[in-house]
Amino acid sequence: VEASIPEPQREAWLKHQVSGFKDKDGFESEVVRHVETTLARSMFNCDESAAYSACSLAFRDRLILEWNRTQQRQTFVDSKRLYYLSLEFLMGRALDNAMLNIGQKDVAKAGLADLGFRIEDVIEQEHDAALGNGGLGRLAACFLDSLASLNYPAWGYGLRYRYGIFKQEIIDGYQVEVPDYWLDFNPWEFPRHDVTVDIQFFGIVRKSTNENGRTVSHWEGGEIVKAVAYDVPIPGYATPSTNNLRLWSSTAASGEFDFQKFNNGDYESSVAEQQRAETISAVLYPNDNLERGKELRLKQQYFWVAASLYDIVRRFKKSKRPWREFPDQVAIQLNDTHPTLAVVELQRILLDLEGLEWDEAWSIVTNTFGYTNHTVLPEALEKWSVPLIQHLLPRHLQIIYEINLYFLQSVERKFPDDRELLGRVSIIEESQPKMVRMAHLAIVGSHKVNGVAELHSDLIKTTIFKDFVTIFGPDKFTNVTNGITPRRWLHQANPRLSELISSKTGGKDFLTDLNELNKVELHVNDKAFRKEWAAIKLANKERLAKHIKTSAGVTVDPTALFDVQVKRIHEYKRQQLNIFGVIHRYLTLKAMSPEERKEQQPRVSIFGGKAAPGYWMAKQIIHLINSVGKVVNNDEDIGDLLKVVFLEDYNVSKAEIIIPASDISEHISTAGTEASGTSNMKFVLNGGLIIGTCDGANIEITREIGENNIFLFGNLAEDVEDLRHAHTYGSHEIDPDLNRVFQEIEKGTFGSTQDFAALISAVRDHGDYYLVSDDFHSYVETQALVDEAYRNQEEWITKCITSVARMGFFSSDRCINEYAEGIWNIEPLRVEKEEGA
Ligand code: 73E
Repeated sequence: VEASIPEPQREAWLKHQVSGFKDKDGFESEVVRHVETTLARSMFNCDESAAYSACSLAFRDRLILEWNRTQQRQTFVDSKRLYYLSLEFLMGRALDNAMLNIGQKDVAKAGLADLGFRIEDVIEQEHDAALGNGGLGRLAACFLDSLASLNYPAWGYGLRYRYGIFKQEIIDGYQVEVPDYWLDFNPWEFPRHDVTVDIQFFGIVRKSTNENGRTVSHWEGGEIVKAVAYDVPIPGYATPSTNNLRLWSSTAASGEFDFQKFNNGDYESSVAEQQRAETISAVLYPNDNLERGKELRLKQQYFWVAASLYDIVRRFKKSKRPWREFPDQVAIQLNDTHPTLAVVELQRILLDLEGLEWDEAWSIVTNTFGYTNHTVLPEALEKWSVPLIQHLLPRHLQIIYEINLYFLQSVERKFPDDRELLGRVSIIEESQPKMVRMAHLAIVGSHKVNGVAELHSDLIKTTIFKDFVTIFGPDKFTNVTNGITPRRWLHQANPRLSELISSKTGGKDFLTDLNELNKVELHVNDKAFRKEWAAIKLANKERLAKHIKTSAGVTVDPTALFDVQVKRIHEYKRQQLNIFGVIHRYLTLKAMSPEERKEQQPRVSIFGGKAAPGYWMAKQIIHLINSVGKVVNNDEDIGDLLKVVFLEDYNVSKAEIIIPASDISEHISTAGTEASGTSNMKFVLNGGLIIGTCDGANIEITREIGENNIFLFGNLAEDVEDLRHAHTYGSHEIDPDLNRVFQEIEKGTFGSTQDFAALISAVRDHGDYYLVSDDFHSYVETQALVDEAYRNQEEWITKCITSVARMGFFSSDRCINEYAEGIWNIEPLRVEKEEGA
């Protein structure tokens, strides 16, 4: 049905077009209107939560017009669009970001004050949108910010989980998971009950022959689940461009709610079917860098991928272009292998539904997709069992086998008689049961494959994807080093530092061109500037100290060295190395005389991060950190010389408080295991230094800021394999200092020795896979260098300022421009601001 208003009536529409508030007065009037009408409350019962709701709605109204205009303009110009497919978007809070990106925070601040509210308290009311686990999900969120800010026509596609990442509580030192129901009130999403897609599962494949004698496949039967679109506007910074994030929610298909049963009084089972359908988008899997092959996860993946592709294809077909132009109009980026079924689904659409020949369809598919790899950890590489796919997606399995057949045939033509090569690169692993290797499928189905930092991109080319470089040549593989958005991670999280920097970068807004930061280096010796710099860091530390007091009940001295490690808890990230180092420090302090102790640098060791609920070792690490804190924090010999804090429920909004307050942060993964890391960039950008291994983006950070401004330690990636081999086959000597730490734990100094036995034996008895002992000495020595450097505050501040000045490279704007040019082939499309708005 044509829903467009005829020409003669359009004038009336244009005359009444809403544009949202224009000034402080308009803002206040909108807030009051929303409180009194949308929320049906009044000045007599408007608490901070109601003020947040009304304020968000006022801002949302402002976004809508530009959002519509952006979409209309993109459709009108019919330019190529990027679609970013990600199972995770770790957005955090939206209100503060919207205020800053559209440049109306001052207006809101003054307006809210007039109405009796402090803007900070109002912002605090918002629940984080936590649809992600860690770095991969947050990267997707930074990318959306940059895509909109750079005026690229781009959409995100994801799942609208009813429950995001769980809330972490610490009870008696242990992690306890609590569900995160975040949708109670969410003004940032627009349900599109008219935008739905029926998604099929199970069923059978029937073959028929068409009039041209070609075999045609029909996927029939099974069950249908309905996907409903929810749209989230993504405002760009300092531009009217407002992009769209479309999240799919699952519900029973209209025909599926069984009215027969309902009328027969079998009410419960008809509701149960509805619930079964809703289960698909109910919960985010809480695993970071781990795949467990659960059927529901595969259902999520197909549900999301099929709905998104249907939507993309529907949009393309409106343009009436021939199919071969699809890759000129559409770029799809696979954020890790989670959306790899999209490759198969597009081939199925073109082949079975649109009637294209295999080769033409396949060339369209491969020219459309790009694949980003985020990890080399074997336990994170996705594999799905063939019987499971056969059951759930019978037609897709056939297509996967066909893709594999043609691929292996082409390999055989190029490398005849290399049967082992065929076995290694096959999309099907010949195990019991057989498995589909999703990374192989993603590589074969894409025109570009990229890693996320230089070392990582080199590693995938020389290790896990080596054979594919031989087959496709090196040009298919490339690097795009990750980046972060300076809008959220500097301007929003650290407004005073952002303001100080902009007072020195002058004319051009450094938030739109982060390379402007280098002008700051000219002021490194400016006394007033340095003084203000130090005052800002202290104020940020005081703010964190307050948070530590209220959330963990520990009093810390804001002038102590704040040492921070916040990220998912994982053995490869080595929080165990950190806490063993803390115990070593504690023992060293205990062995000193009171006079000697006075010479020592006071330090606060701050940890934060969630463990996957089923990751027992990670949970033991959390328990050990809390147990050590309990002893150290109450030891009168130690006092303020050492405090150990575990901050519960680390998330995006907590990161915005923690990161600006750090003096030194820890990025200490076993070399070759952390693909990039992105918090390392956030910490340095906020004037903190890093202690880290030669891993992931630490290496490029060192290249940019200079090796005098970073504390590197530990073995190199190229030596890891040999060291592991030596542990397994040779004798394995544990570092003597580390052994003393182990003995102290085993004495019961930190309570229940049983719980911590596994952490010790992983190092001592089970091959020390993550090289904790090999790196321990170098780690402790380097921490001593950190203490020494910190005592010279003048030099320390010089290092911090110099480092910030050289961080321009790590903007996600640079990163997105590289993708746009090297992989997506898309151009910015600037939308001019609405007159008067
Ligand atoms: O090094 C980080 C990287 O900075 C890497 O571990 C992370 O991605 C970040 C962004 O590139 C990552 N997450 C996952 N794999 N790599 C992952 C895997 C399975 C499920 C959820 C997340």
